[in-house]
Amino acid sequence: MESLESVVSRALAEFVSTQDAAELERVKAQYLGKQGRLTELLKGLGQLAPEARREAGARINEAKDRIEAALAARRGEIANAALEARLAEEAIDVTLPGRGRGRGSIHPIIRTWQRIEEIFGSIGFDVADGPEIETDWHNFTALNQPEDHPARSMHDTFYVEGHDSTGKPLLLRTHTSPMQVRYARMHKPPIKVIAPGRTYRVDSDATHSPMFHQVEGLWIDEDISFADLKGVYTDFLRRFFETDDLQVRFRPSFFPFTEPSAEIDMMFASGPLKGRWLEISGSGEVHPQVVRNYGLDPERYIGFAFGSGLERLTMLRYGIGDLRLFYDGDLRFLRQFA
Ligand code: 2NL
Repeated sequence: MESLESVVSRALAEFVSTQDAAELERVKAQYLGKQGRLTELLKGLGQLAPEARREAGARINEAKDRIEAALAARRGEIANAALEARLAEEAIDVTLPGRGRGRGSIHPIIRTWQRIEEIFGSIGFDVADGPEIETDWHNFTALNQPEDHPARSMHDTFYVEGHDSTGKPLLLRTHTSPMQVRYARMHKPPIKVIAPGRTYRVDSDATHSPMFHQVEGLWIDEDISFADLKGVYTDFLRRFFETDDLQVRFRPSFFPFTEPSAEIDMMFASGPLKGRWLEISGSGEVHPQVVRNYGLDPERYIGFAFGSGLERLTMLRYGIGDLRLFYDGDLRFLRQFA
């Protein structure tokens, strides 16, 4: 029979040559498992006389302790090596420079918005702000829109959950006028303000987006006329398009909130759009009922209002042909405005 000493030294040598935990456990089974060499030796003890059995048993147990100690040591070495390998593989070089986020740019519509605030600010207009979710009164009634006006229908206006204090459903503002109504009710004349912002209508095709932008202007005092409107708006257009070579004309129109009302058309004297009248804005003298809804006496106060689309102004200024480019988020388009 193989000597105990050689079994122990062979086990120790085999443990040391194993490379991973699974291999180590297989080798362990060959010595300490149910049919392992040491186990077989222990089974053989039964054939010995009691004296010899005690002595041999003690030696085998001592051999078993040495093998188990070597096994535990090798287990630790293998676990450490595995940890070291993983740490090396997953090492992070914290000194590497970051990838960065890249620089964004101002959206062309917002550029137009900023320019408009700058230009009107320089001629004394304040800037109004207000909620995008509005009451029926601020969006329609205050602006003299009849109760049965088609703009109030569900086909044209987005109604949202919730009701105002009179029980009427809330809605997404269909124009920026409610901001001017709120502003006019909080300030004393002269009222000289623009209201730029997002607006919403149930409309979606090549030339209409359900969300779009408007800027409205309002100047109310004791004697503000169409002549003031023509002067202010012509000055605005010249500065916005950076040319004095443009003409402005008023064309009679109708809006419930102004009387009389006019479309403002413009024509460039040069450039790609030269010689074509372009519709650019709605306008008019504020309707007496609307002045009353500001909380003012229409016998004393009068003035003009206008409403222009920021998308249209932006398309004309940069020569953009398709409205949808504004909302696609295509960086090839947006980067041109960086
Ligand atoms: C359009 C028409 C217009 C106004 C907007 C206005 C606002 C108040 C009172 C009176 Cl608070 N009027 N805004 C007036 C005339 C025309 O816009 O279709 N624009 C694109």
